[in-house]
Amino acid sequence: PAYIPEIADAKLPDDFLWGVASAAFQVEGAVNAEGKGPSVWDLIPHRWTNSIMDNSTGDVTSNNYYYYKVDNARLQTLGIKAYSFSIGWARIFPFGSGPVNPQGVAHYDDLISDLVARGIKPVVTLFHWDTPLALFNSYGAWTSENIVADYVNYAKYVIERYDKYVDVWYTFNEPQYCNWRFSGYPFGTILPSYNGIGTGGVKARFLCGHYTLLAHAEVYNWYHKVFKGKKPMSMKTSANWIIANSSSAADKAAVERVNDYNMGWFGQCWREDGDYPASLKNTLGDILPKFTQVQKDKLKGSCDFYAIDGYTTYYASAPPNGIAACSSNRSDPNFPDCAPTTSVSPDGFPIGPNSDAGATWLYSTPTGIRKFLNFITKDYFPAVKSIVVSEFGFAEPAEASFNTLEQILWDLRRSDYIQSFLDNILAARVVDGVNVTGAFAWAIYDNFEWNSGLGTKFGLQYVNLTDYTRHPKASMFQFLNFFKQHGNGGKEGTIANATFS
Ligand code: PNW
Repeated sequence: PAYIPEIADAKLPDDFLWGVASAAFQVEGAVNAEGKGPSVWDLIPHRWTNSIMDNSTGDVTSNNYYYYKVDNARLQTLGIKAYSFSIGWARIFPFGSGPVNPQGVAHYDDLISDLVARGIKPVVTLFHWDTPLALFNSYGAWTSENIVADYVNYAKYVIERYDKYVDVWYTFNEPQYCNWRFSGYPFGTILPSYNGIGTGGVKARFLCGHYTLLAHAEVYNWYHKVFKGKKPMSMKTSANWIIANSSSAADKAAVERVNDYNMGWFGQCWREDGDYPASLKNTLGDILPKFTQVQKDKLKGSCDFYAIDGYTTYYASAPPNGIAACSSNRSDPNFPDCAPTTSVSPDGFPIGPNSDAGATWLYSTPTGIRKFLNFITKDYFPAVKSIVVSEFGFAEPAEASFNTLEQILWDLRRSDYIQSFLDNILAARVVDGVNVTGAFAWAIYDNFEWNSGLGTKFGLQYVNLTDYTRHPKASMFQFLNFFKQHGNGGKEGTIANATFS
């Protein structure tokens, strides 16, 4: 159903890149197989009591490590153009640095060549939060500058091996989560190497962001200048469309602060000075590390396109005690962005239909993504010439809430989300003139949703966790039919004629 009349007959160009997404730790399982080293995410569910909502682990999850050929064959059958996935650092370098694990390498050789053989374009993220545990033990991982050399060493190995076959590179997934998802939280509690970071979480978070940026810039400059790679490279950004809670100047300033602390923090690629935004420098003072001029010059322009993981929309308002008082008080609960956000609109209604309990942050706000794409490319980062929606998606309730497989597969709330988001992404392109060049739905199938565990279901396919069969949901066909309708592949289909599993 096209709610936007101008897009009814719109056609996408052949090079519009679309597909489904995953991440190594969330789908692979096989956590101790074939020479893999432990990552921080292997440890968290086992050692940090009650850290995972349903006490599940990622030990097996969707079993993609062993089922990747089945998974790729399904993508091919469904006519999906590209697959966005990540590589597990600790599979290639079990200790983060040092010796290479040939079995881990052989696995990704096979995964990638199988995708290519099936005509599915690999879109590869080098790091999606599964930091090798050894790097915590030796130097505190992302709180130490040592991580830069180790990440660069890993990234070069992977890029040199696979660049020929890969269509798009992402150095990092959502460095905005440099707090707990990269690292385990609270710092120092489960990972002793964090002890001794005086200002606690906030300081560790901005150190982590800093070394992430330096590592990204090194890899980007090496890739294009030394290695002479030609594929587009960027990093994935987690940010959402933010609306002021009122027309007051203080609430409008709160919107700017949220944008600065999400997109701006990692926006050196697109700013003239290649530095942090002024709002961060002013509030964070000595918590925020400083770049040298050489580093700023390397960071500036170090992305070939913008990649936004835009799931929802929020309202932002000034904190109760005002932005100035909050910004100067490091123990204020709203420090440092000093701009609380909410999914409740000023008139008291929720901003959209909400997601499952495992993703309480996620409300369906399709018109938000259209405004956001316009805002990023025209207002916030005018240097951006093309933009990809590198993730969008919606969680439905856990299977325990359903009686039958049919009910699980009939995921109408997600179908509506997928259709409405795609309509609005297309409208941004053909009506508003935003150069959106791709869209990826999260997720290929149900998987381990970090601290929400296996019970939070983001998949466009269902995975039976007993026999590991996969089953396309209604939302998968909604997704495919969109691309079929708009002239860019995608098989027509319904649950009824999906006989394979
Ligand atoms: C992404 N938000 O994280 C991640 O890249 C995935 O690994 C994850 O499974 C997926 O989204 C679903 O959560 C996000 O609060 C987490 O706006 C939170 C937000 C956005 C993305």
